[in-house]
Amino acid sequence: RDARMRWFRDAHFGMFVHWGLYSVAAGEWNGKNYDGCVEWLQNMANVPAAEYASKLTPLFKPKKDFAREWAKTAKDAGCRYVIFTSRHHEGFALHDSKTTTFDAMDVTGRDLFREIVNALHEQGLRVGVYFSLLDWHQPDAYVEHGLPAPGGVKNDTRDNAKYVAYMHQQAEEIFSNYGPIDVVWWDYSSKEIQGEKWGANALVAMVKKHHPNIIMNNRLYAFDNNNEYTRANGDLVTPEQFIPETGFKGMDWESCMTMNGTWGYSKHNDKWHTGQELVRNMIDIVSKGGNYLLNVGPMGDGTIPGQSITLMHGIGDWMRVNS
Ligand code: FUL
Repeated sequence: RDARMRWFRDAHFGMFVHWGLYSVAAGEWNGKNYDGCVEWLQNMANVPAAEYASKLTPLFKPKKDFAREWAKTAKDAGCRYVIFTSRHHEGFALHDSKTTTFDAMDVTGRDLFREIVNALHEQGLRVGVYFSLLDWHQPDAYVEHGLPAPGGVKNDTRDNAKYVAYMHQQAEEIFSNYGPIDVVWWDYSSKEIQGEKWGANALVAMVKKHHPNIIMNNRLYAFDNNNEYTRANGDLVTPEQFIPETGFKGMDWESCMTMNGTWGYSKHNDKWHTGQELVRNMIDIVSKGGNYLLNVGPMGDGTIPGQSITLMHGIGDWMRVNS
């Protein structure tokens, strides 16, 4: 385990990327602005899955070379790895999937997952895949997360096992077709839906078969009552938007944090942290033995917002002088 974790422990700093159809919506639905974590827009605005897909997919037009910009931004800031949302809770897949037409290849004619992985490898960055266990597009997926049932299907008529098989198939496409992948970041579980409800044993065995040295976070399993992800079911503990007082003794951990309170892009959010705050967070985390996973939320076309670029540059400047 120590050998497997070595690069991660030395890395200290990674870039998180939240990008999907919610990036096109940018925090607005039918003329109404939503605050908070706007990658949750479908849920916040209670949008049926079919309407969500039909409104947003025609507007999803990634620019050429967006992935190279991401990779360069991360590299210049001093990140050693990037973890990106290969699919978030909305269920839209960035890879070319045979399981659905709700994927990048069917919508844009491009395998965006491959573009991203290739660009990261070109810059010598380690690659992490964020993979949502939830799926608001699939009528058979669990709904025990306060979600609207897409198409009005009641939960008790759902074939959860069918969904789990579908989800495993998508995961296997990702972990078998795209070369080396260094981290898998499952998201997420609750007390009720966790572990074997997701078919965890088979899922983990499949991933490890393809990537024996992969590092896995702990969110295939439940978090504790304080809503903090402190269980070490996995290689990695994942405090979200906070820095533990004294770190996590004897465990590897990574604090993921936003620059402005939302993971997905919002066009009206302006609650940006200062560069000084971000650097202090990094020092605080690294001094306690953790990694800092700092998020950017690109716009629909893949462009990272100017404020985020400026903040990443600032960290890069600081790194060049101090580390
Ligand atoms: C959470 C998700 O629900 C948020 O949207 C975000 O992806 C965060 C990092 O993890 O569980």
